[in-house]
Amino acid sequence: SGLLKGKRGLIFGVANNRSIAYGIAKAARAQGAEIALTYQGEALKKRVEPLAAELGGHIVGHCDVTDPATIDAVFAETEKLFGSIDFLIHCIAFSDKDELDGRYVDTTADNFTKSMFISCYSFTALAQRAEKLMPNGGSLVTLTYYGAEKWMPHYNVMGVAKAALEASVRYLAADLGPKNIRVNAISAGPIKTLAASGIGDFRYILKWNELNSPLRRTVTTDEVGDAGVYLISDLSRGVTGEVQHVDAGYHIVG
Ligand code: 0WD
Repeated sequence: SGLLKGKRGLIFGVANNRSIAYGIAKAARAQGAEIALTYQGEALKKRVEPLAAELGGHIVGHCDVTDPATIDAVFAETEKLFGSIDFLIHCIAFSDKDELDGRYVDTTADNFTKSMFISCYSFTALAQRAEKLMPNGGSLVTLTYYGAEKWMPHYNVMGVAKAALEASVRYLAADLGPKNIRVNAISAGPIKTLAASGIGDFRYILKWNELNSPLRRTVTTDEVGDAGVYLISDLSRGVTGEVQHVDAGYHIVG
C-alpha cells in the first residue's frame, strides 16, 4: 500500500466523484502519494473542494486550459506547495455535444479547433510546465479511448483528437525521455461519467462492451486508477510512449 510513498503530483480533470481523474486521485492517495487537484470554474470548485478534503489532497486553483494564465497560476501554486513534482495526470477532453452524434464529416472548423486544443494540445501545454517541476524525472499520464484507433459510432471529432493525443504521447516521450520523464496514456473502456453522457448512444456502447469484451464486463474508475498507480510508480520505470488499454480487453476484439 506504499507504492507511491514520497511522490507528489498534480491531477487535472476532477469534475465529480465519477470522474476518471477522481479514480486515479483516490488510488494514488491509497498508495501514499501527495496530490494537488485543480477545478474548472466556480461551479466545479464547490464539487471538487469536498472531494479534495475527503481524499486528504490539496487544491491549487482554477484551471481552464484555454486560458494559459490559469495554467501558469496553477503551476506557480504547485511549486509553492510541493517544490517539485513526480507525476501529472491529464483527464481533460471537450467537444461540442452536438457533434458527438451523427456524422464526423459534418464537423465544424470551430469545434474541430476547440476539441483539438482542449483534448490534445492541453496535454502538451501541461507537459511544458511539468518539465520544469520535474528535476528528478517523473511520469505524465493522459486518458485516451479506442475511438483513436478505430471508427466508433458518434465519437467523431473526439476520435481524431485522441489519435493526435496518442501521437503526442510518443513525441513527448521521445523529447522528455533523456530527463527521465516518462509519458504514457491509458486507453480506458467506456465508463458512465459526465463527459461520456454527451456521447450519442452511450448506453448501447456500454452494453456492447459488456457483451463482447474478453472479460464480459466494462471497467470501473477504480480499475483505471490502479493502472494509473502502475504508470506513476517505479514499477513502470522502463515504460514510456505506451498506450495501456484498461478496457476489459475490448481492443483485441472490436
Ligand atoms: O468512457 C469514458 N468516460 C472515457 C473517458 C473512456 C476513455 C477515455 N476517457 C477520457 C476522456 O476523454 C477525458 O480525456 O478520460 C478523460 C476524463 O473524462 P471523464 O472522467 O470521463 O469525464 P469528466 O468527469 O466529465 O471529466 C472531464 C473534465 C471536465 O468535466 P466536464 O464534464 O465538466 O467538461 O475535463 C475537464 C472538466 O473538468 N475539462 C477542462 N479542464 C480544464 N479546461 C476543460 C478545460 N477547458 N474542458 C473540460
